[in-house]
Amino acid sequence: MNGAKRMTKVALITGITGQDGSYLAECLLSLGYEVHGMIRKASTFNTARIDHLYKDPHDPEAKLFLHYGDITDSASVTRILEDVEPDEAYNLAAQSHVRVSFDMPVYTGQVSGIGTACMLESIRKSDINTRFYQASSSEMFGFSPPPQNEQTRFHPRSPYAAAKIYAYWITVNYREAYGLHASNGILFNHESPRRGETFVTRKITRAVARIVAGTQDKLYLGNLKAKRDWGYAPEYVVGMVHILKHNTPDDFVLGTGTSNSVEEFLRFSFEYVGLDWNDYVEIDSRYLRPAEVENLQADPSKARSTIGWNPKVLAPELAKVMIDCDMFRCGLKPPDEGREILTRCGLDWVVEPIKEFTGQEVTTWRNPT
Ligand code: NAP
Ligand code: F7E
Repeated sequence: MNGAKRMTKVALITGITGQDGSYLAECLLSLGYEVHGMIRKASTFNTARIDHLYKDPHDPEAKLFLHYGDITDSASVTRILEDVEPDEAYNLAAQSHVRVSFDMPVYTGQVSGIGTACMLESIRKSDINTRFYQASSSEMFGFSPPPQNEQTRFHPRSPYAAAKIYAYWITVNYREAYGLHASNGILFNHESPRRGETFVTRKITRAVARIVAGTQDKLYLGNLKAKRDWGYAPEYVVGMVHILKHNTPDDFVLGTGTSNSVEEFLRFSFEYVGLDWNDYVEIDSRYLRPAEVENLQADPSKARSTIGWNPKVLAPELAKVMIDCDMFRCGLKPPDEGREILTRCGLDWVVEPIKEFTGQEVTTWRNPT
């Protein structure tokens, strides 16, 4: 059995190569954990977001270990869980793009829904003492009006949301049926300079940088009226750690409690570099969805009062942080308000923006919790 014989906490992250997985790995390493991640075999490298954390496993300093697997392949899930015997398992693996889930509904169900059952069943059968975190989503609320909290009815508007609702309930079921320490974090949208380029915030901040650099003329988007509760991803991974530290397994909404439309995000992003978004944006119906989630805004009061989670970065500041990094990537000098925002919010432990802002690798992080 794990736990008793070890001094160091061990965590397993599925989806470690994604936005959240990479920040969570950084956060856990800075807290002294040994971190293991499941990665998929791809024909090209897919580890760019965690390369700065990796050391050869022969190096006695190595604290991050990677294992090939796939969340839909229960044999590999079981093998990794039995080899690693994690104290904490964070299930972040998903086909996470809502628009793409309409093109690939069955695959999305297998990865983002059934994948969670693979993890839970492997934990149950192997009898290891593991606390389990499921990456649930505000998309599950769908049609239900804001503000949304843990009591709000689920009404999914996409195959992605339907798959996440299965994953949510199978997590609750394993908690109730088998006594597993299994919790759901119901996270509202959270973004960062590491956000995938096809999600709307990053698509906008990347376009702003490229327009300033002169390498892009137009930005094609879909529904500009949709509203989202956008926060800063590194703050959300700290919330995930708090959820598993909580002795009673439970379900928590994490969000800022504010919301903006896509149009508003466009306006303050372009204004940051002195441009008017109306001069650059065109609507392309390919980016509209068969069914849309119009309005998401969290009521995060349970997380605030129970686990003390209180995010500080709101959407207008988030846009500045992301644009600064995207401008650095284009070889431009950004307005540079992002670094000051992160320092003011106590978020200077985040490696990538500091590295991009200062050009220096950060080797010592402050405790992020
Ligand atoms: P992301 O950047 O899309 O990362 C998804 C991760 O899942 C990647 O590491 C990906 O690996 C991995 N993955 C995909 N299919 C897999 C499979 N079959 N087996 C194993 N791994 C697989 O997503 P994110 O933004 O970091 O989000 C993390 C989790 O939180 C996801 O479950 C997402 O649905 C959920 N969530 C996100 C948000 C948000 O706003 N970001 C909000 C609520 C919930 P590759 O690199 O190989 O593709
Ligand atoms: O869309 C609208 C789009 O794709 C946000 C995932 O992390 O958060 C994310 O899902 C809004 C939608 O995120 C474009 O119609 C307009 O209303 O950035 P998004 P999402 O669908 O909210 C949740 C919480 C998750 O769990 C998911 O994993 O923006 N929008 N024009 C557009 N969206 C995209 N992607 N591209 C456009 O051109």
